[in-house]
Amino acid sequence: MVPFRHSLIFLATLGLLTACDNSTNADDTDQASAPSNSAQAAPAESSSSAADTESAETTAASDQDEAESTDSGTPFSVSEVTRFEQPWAMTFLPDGRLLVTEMAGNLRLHDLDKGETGSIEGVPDVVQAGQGGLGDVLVHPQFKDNQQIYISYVEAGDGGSGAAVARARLVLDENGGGELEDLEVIWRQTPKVSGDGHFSHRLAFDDEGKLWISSGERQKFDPAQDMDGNLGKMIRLNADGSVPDGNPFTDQGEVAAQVWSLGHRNILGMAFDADGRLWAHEMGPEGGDELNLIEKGANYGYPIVSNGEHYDGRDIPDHDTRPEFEAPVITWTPVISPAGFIIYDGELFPEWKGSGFIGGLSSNGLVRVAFDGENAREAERFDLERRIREVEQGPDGAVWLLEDGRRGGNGTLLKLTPKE
Ligand SMILES: [Ca+2]
Ligand SMILES: [Ca+2]
Repeated sequence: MVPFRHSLIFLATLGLLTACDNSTNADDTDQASAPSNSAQAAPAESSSSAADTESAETTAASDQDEAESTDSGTPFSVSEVTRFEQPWAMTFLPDGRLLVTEMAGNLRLHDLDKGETGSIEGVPDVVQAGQGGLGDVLVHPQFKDNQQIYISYVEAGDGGSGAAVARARLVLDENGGGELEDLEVIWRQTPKVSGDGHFSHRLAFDDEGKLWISSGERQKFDPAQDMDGNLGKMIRLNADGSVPDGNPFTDQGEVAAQVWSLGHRNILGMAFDADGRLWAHEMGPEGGDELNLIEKGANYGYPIVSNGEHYDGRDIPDHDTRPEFEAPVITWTPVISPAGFIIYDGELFPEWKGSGFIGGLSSNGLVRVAFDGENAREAERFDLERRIREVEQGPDGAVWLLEDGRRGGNGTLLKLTPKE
């Protein structure tokens, strides 16, 4: 019996590895199958045991079949507003209209009052491949005065492809659309490399008007530790793309001068809390998703340490073996596949003020994070039975989500409001 059992385990392991490899290449889910509904309902602390994972994978299908309606047991109602084609990110304009990026390179303007979607012309040619395409969209903090918006996207060039960030003036027309004028590329990933994963290219402004860009390691591992390039880094720039005073590595060269922190893998969400701290989540490899507090000059250790392992089964030493690297404040195994992130400060859900909300791709829902200064913990998890790609807070305090448009997702725009 023993050899037979061993070969079964071996085959099962092979199957798992194959599945993981496929998902790595296919999507920035980048991780194995979703945890089960029962795992999601369990407290965060207990959801990482091996037993939970295994039962999760065997029961996931039947759980899905018997799932209750989407908003049962949640403190909010979910309404489907409209759909987009492979949406990636969104942001609200001061007038309440919504800018949405679609990966193929379309920038959409959705009027929530009229229920109509228009197009913004003038987006540069984007390379849509794998996880790449048109990425994030953001308005300048003084948008009302300067009409500046920022987009990130993937471009081709010597060596392969890489993310770029451009700013432009958004000129709106009378017909629910508009165009980008005076577009200027202000930042690029260096170097461009082969492959189509881990661009990250999330954007955020802080209270001082500095522009923050997450730059993924492009599934190339070591560049996250290489200060001759800006892959696997958190970038801090002036709004015009120049290097601001106060960055930690200005003595190490032109590219290093952009860098605020290093050793990152694939950051698809970042947000500032009310005290100005920057929090960013990142997808781990096989296991080990992270929420990090971003500190000036810190090294987050990838690919030298991770609480996950390589997809081919090779070990990556855990964070606690190398205390010189900054450890995550939260780590998730089984993974949630985090994408999109807000820290809520609205009025519509008063009990959520100060909470973080992280979208989940493989985890099919929304994770609420409670903060206590420099500490954080998973407080709650809402199963939405959809891969959540993006999270945003609306002007009236509603929470808005974009469902992923791939792997069976419908690209639906969802609005969460308190239950009556
Ligand atoms: Ca957004
Ligand atoms: Ca590890």
